[in-house]
Amino acid sequence: MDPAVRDRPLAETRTTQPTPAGAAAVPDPQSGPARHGAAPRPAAVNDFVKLWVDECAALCQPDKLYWCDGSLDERQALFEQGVRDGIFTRLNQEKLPGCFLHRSNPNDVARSEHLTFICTPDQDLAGATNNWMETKQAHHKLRGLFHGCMKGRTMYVVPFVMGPIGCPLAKVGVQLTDSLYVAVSMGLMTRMGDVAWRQLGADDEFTRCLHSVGDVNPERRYICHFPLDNAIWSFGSGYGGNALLGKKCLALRIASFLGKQQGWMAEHMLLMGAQQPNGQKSYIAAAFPSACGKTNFAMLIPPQQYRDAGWKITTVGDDIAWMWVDDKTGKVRAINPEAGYFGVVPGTNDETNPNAMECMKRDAIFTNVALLPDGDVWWEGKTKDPPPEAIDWQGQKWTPAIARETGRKAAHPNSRFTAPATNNPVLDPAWDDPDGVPVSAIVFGGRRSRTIPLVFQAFNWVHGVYLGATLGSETTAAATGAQGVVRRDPMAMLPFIGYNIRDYLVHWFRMRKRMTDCPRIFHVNWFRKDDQGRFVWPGFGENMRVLKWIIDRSQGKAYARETLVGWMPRPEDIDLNGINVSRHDVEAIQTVNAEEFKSEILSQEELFLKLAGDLPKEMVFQRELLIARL
Ligand code: OXD
Ligand code: MN
Repeated sequence: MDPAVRDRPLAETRTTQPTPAGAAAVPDPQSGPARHGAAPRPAAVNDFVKLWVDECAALCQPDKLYWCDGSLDERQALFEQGVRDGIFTRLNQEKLPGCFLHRSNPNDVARSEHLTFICTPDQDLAGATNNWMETKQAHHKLRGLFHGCMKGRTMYVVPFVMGPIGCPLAKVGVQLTDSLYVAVSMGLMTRMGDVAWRQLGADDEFTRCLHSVGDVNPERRYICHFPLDNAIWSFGSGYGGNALLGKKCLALRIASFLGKQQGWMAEHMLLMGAQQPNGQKSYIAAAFPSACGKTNFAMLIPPQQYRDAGWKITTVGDDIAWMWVDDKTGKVRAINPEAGYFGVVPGTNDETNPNAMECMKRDAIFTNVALLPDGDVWWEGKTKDPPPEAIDWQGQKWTPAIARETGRKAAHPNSRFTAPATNNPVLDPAWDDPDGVPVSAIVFGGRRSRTIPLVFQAFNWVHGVYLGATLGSETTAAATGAQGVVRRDPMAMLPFIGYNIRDYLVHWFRMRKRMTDCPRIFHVNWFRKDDQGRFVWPGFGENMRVLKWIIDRSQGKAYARETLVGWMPRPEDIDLNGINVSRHDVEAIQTVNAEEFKSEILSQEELFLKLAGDLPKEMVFQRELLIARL
């Protein structure tokens, strides 16, 4: 076994209590050298940042401060340090140049929604679907945890920008963290380093992100958001969504709140470009709940005959979109605020997502995958046949026989790759454009084995918002609890709306008033099954056929018939050339059964009851209209 793996329980996963409040001296931020060599405070840091970093250092009492500059030399040095500390294992550099493996604490492998809070003076600001903590109480609780928590550790100062540099919507954040893994990952996922000081200038407007892995104890784990203060305090977890604070915490929860105040939208959506044979380009934003293939869709490879004809799909982003209405044209534009991917690996392979496989061939971090004897990595679904032996995500010997006997997985079901967007062979040329891209269509989708058709278009914006708000998806084996149960996940944003869901839905309805022409809204379901329980639609690259109808519709070119749920293609409107799906099959998965839709409406009650008394009137009217059509 790699000695670095065997000896790894250092600060990132330590299980001791944080040192109680003490009177340790605050390190002089200018004094170096830190463990990684001198990392003095850059001259460009403004007084607002200095003051706040000093306050946080006084609270957390780190031994050293390290100001990240975002250079490649620095990344290299941090990886080297991480290998020495046992935080990273260097992988086979011939097969995977620049790639490293990280193993997290086994109690810290996913986002902790039940430990995630919106902290405001009044519960109504957080609304019925968020965990809420009163601001002062949250400060008190978290201050106690942060007090002295970085003794013996380095505090990394990680400045970053979410969004293309120069974009009016781009936001600066500064994350203070005692996790080297987080500091390096932020360098892949955001525009990290000195560029952020330049973007910030003398301004006080930056998101204050304080993070400590603490003692990685779920009993002392809190992911707290203070939207009114533009601040995030995260304690006790090193897992991506809890700890890379630019992503879910800033770019969705805090940003959705800022968007509501400033008239734009932060959404849990991929952004893709689709170029037609005549050169015309459309951009599509799509929201699917987790485990519905968002990254796969964002990197879709069209079927051969589409490629031959000149179709090209490109990725702007795979997880988050910020959208606004352009003043001059009245049309929606969007950016991807991130600069990298943090994707789930199990099930990803050269067939399901060759572009994602390409993204992780160099300069990537793998978290909680299995390690092969030659320093390569493996996860369930990577290859048809499992390797004869591996070291599993917890550092234990693993063989297919052990897996059969114990059911133990080699890779954790939520194991991930982190890679820069620039690794993506189909990265859209405008992915970094400060003007963003125009959005022609918004697609909502869920995993539904029955009832919901393959594709349909909303009658109009208000109806589309209702479709998004009532989005449902079936639970899978990847999550604990009963399988196949439909859970409502409005706009796939349920865990990410940083304020009251009532106001969030009103904001969606009102955004229409700013638009002269709005993106067309669609609903897709790749997962409908036949009476024998088989998936009818092949999915993956073949989704291009549905996408083509969506694009044609948003350009006013394709036929659709009116049904009780929306505008729908006839089977002959979807191109089936070259696949083993008949018109009859399409007819079957497009069927709208009025009785099933009555149950669907009843199952939406769960959401409506939660919002009781708080439901925007448009939601009530849309439900009434649907009932009237049945
Ligand atoms: C993610 C998520 O990691 O949605 O992107 O959980
Ligand atoms: Mn996501």
